[in-house]
Amino acid sequence: MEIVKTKVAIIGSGPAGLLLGQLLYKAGIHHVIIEQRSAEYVASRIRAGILEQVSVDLLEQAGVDQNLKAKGLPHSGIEILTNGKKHRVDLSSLTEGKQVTVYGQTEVTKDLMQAREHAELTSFYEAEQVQVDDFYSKPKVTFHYHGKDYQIECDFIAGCDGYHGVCRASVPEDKIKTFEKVYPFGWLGVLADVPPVADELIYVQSERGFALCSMRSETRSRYYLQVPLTDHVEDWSDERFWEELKRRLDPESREKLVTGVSIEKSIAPLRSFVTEPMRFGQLFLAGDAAHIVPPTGAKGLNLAASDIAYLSSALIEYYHEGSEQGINEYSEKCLQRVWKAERFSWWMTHLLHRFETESEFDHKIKQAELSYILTSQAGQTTLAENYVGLPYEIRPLNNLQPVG
Ligand code: FAS
Ligand code: PHB
Repeated sequence: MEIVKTKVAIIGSGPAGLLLGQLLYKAGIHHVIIEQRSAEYVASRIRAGILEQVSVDLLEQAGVDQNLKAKGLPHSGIEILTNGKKHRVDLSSLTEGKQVTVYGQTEVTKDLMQAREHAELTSFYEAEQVQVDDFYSKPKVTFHYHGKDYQIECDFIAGCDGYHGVCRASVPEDKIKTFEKVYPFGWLGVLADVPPVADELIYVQSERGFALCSMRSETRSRYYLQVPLTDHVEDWSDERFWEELKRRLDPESREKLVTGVSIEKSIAPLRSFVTEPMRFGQLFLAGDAAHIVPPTGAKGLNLAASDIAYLSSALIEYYHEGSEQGINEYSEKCLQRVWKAERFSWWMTHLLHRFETESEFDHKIKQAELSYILTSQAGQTTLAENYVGLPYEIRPLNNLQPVG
């Protein structure tokens, strides 16, 4: 058994784990990452595409914003298409100049992995049988790696291992409560090397169902269609996808749409999910390990970033200032922001998707709500301030010199 001692063991090398690792490294706090998949697999995953301003600021603080600043597309507005008519929501004018940045999660992951490799930090990729134990006393992580058994002895474990990870699953049932809502449809996503149909994102509410026109760059587009949960990706040829997207678009966008061969095509289920609390002794859950949102509000990746803002600040405060205040406040502070993002994501999903079970009255009420939101300054402001991202509530750290 190979024994490795460290301060923080991070389980999972997705955006949450990698970003935490980078922020701890910058603060001189020794840590390791344990990841079950290969580095190639992690770097190849195609998921989110929108970064809140606070997420961009955090990536800048982590020192990994070079590509983001060079290739990210700042967006000051989004379009909402309903009843065949587009309405622009001017995010920046409604939020004192805030904006979002279009920059793929894949790129964020690669930037963080590159920084980690450059700093020669320890990551155990393709770790097997990962287990977390004794996190209410002296935390341990055990796993099998390159033919040897390992045991990590640490002060804290960061459970950044996503929705299907081992960390949340290791918490005793009587110590944890979860809240869940599963939506009766999925998102069929296509990535294609074709120019975007518009300069900004178009969220489509149509009688045939929701659609989203997004992008990764000026030459690569990302499109989504609401599809029944019974659909399989094999049911959707590229041609069928493009024809259905056109049916949901307005005439101008339909005319402008450039179609092409999909380089990625997949169906993701939609769910809302929250774990309470997010801390269990010396084990902290962060990102998808603790919560899931339907992607309609573009909050998944951004919530992972905000959890890491709170957790990195708490751990730096502990090691640099000897204070446990941040650690003790972690769960409550994260959950305040998580639930607001859950509400916004549920609300956007409810407003823009077609629910087969909704009555005609419910449908009319939803149309009236959307019409009010799009024609009222107050309505558009509430959409805008949630979409660009609510502020973090983090105490400034006094002493950044590492101690102990
Ligand atoms: P991740 O799931 O990204 O990373 C967890 C890591 O832990 C993975 O690398 C996994 O291999 C590893 N792991 C799991 N179990 C382990 C174990 N036992 N031991 C060691 N490692 C383990 N969000 C948006 O904002 N917009 C979107 O459009 C969007 N689309 C999405 C599409 C899909 C198909 C999915 C699944 C998610 C999507 N999301 C989207 C949400 C997504 O971006 C997540 O919020 C984001 O990946 C969260 O990052 P992490 O918390 O790091 O979790
Ligand atoms: C994406 O580009 O993948 C994307 C953008 C906005 C969303 C969801 C996904 O709300």
